[in-house]
Amino acid sequence: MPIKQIKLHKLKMRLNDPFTTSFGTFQDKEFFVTEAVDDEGNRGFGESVAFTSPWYSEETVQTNLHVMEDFLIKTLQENKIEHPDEVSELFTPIKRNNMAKSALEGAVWDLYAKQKNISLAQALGGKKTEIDVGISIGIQPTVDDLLQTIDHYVQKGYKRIKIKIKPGWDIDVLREVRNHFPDTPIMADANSAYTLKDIDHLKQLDDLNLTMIEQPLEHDDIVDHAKLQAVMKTPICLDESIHSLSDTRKAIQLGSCKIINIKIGRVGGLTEAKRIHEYCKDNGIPVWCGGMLEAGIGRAHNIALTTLPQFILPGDTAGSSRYWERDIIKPEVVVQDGVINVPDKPGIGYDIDDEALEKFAVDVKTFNF
Ligand code: OSB
Ligand code: MG
Repeated sequence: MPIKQIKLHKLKMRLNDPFTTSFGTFQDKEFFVTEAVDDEGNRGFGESVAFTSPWYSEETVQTNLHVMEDFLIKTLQENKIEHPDEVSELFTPIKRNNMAKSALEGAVWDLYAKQKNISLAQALGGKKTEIDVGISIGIQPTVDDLLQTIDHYVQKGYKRIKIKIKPGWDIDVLREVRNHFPDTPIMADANSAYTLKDIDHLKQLDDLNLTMIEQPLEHDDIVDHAKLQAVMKTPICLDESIHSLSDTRKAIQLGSCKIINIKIGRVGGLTEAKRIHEYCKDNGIPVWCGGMLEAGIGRAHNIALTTLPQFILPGDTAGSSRYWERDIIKPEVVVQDGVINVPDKPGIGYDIDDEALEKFAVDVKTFNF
């Protein structure tokens, strides 16, 4: 497939509201939009989910730039490809840096789908025409704020509410939430805030009928999670610990989790995400698509991936207006009654708002092939 140029747009956007997890608060977001261009005027887009600080994983916006311009883009310039599945193979000699890899691979996937005149969902083999979505709610100043925020999103029809927890903001808060919302599917995400010393504390979650507890223990662990899952009824879902199909297989064989959160950026791109999906499908493990506070291009990729059949649980793909006053795609992502209609136009299925791309850009770098 012909590629004549790659562009890296570095954007700076501000979230409507601060978002707080156990490891820190996000409000300003700096990230790369990747663009792959061909001779016919097709433009494929990807988005890096790395943050400015290495709190969620070791990658940052700055490491993305180094790895993309000094290694990954060179690899693409030196090798012709027929299909986007070949990109992850070409990138294999470069260890980890999955968000940088995924950002470029994503632009190539979108370009490929546009060249073939099919939707990205179709290019991936997805069949769903609508997807169910939930919402992730950050740590709030008070329990009342949390209850009000949950009520707002339950009213809007979101299919599952995820609540961020940390020591001091966990069991009691979730108990209140459960009392107010007895029938709402609720889950909690700890972003690695606990250790096995908290085993008795965490076991109290079993009384709250949670859909799952996401990443309670260390970001790089699958052994302790297996010990915890053995004594907990609540299903454990792994997020931070899963970077590949190989990690997925080991976690499932060890019994470290019963559910996998697939984030395209964390696993190095759509091809690896498809492989993990396939493995989980064959082994009866439900998966769902996580979010990284993406702008519209990243969300569009998440939507396309979620059309695959084993994405049986609602993802964290909330609508654009939840995050941004103005998104970088047109139309923006709209959630109605907890559902997103999957676009069927070629590629990611949303137009790029070039004016917005320019407005939010702080730097653009161009690489010719
Ligand atoms: O753990 O899923 C996570 C946001 C930033 C970093 C990590 C996570 C999150 C979210 C928000 O939960 C997901 C979203 O709404 O995009
Ligand atoms: Mg998470």
